[in-house]
Amino acid sequence: MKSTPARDGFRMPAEFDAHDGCWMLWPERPDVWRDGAKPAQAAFTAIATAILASEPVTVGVSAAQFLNASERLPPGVRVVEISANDAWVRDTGPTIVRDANGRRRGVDWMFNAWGGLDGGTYFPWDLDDQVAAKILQIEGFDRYRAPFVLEGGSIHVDGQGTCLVTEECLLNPNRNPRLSRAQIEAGLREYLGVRTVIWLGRGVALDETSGHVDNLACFARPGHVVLCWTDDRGDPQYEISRDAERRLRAARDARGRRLTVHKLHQPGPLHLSDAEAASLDARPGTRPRRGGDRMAASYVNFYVGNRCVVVPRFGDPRDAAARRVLARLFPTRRIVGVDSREVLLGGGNIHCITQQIPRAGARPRRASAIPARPRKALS
Ligand code: KQY
Repeated sequence: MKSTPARDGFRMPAEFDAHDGCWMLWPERPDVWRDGAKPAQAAFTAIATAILASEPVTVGVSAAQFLNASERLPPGVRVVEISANDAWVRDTGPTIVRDANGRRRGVDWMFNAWGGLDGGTYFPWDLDDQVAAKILQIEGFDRYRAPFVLEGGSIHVDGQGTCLVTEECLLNPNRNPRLSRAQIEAGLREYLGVRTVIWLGRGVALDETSGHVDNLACFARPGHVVLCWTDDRGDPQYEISRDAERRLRAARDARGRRLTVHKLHQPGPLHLSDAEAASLDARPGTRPRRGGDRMAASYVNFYVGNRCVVVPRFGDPRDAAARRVLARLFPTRRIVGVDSREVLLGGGNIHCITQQIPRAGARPRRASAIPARPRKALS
């Protein structure tokens, strides 16, 4: 498409709006996923299974892994062959936008592996940069190629004109060094159809994406934001989360509302073990990982499906409390915890490996009051 979504009357629906399905990609490369990616494949399978109970799931797989993935994934998952450099479809897949008639199109952002040769996580990334176009071909949606670098994990929208981002990521010179803050905001307005951009400062401490917002904060519904939190004043996350809270409390959304902030206390802190680091292949061009490295673990990196919220489980004492908070925020959905340390070892989590396809013709859900009594969270 030569135009932009906003000019054509399209905008990105919120993740908590209805979906026609969810896309994932199959993990394979042994320099990102330990032990030849087998533990990661088991985690991705568990996540796909949890989402499949709620909406159709498609998994893109290399030719080499097609049979293995087809055998391991549950029946009912659509498996299609797609070449990619890795499995982060939140960032390499399309952002689907929709118009008032419910028609859908896709935004294909430029991708540089989270920072290109200046802090990016691997080289090359040419196949990743083609993933969005391929998914849009398969889905039959027209494509807008955005003229700037952006990843789907670096934005969250409320579906009513508001977008959350971080300065650390969107203003990072390793993304769009020639664009000013005002130009980036204009790009978000054109390609997401939003009116108000709320800038948070830094993302989760030591997040290798340069601070993606999807690990730090997201909308649970219009006017309600979930924020990664810690009460530990000595933790590097403490000041980051405090600053984000201050900015959120000072902000107004696109409809002029104040935001309510819901805190999700982080787990851990969690670190990579020596054995985990040793079971990764070493490869020139790929960011090395070392035993003892702190990982950017956050419960905010969850996926909101039609009838479920699939949330990271780390085997941490805080797991259950995170599910209880989400049960209160999403009273009509099952809260499903899935062990996701293997995804975290690759540098992201459940939200980073999923991409929703909004339902055709669906209207945004109406915001409802948060009930006093939460629905029980599932482990
Ligand atoms: O935060 C995300 N959306 C993706 C994280 C990917 C990290 C790759 N090393």
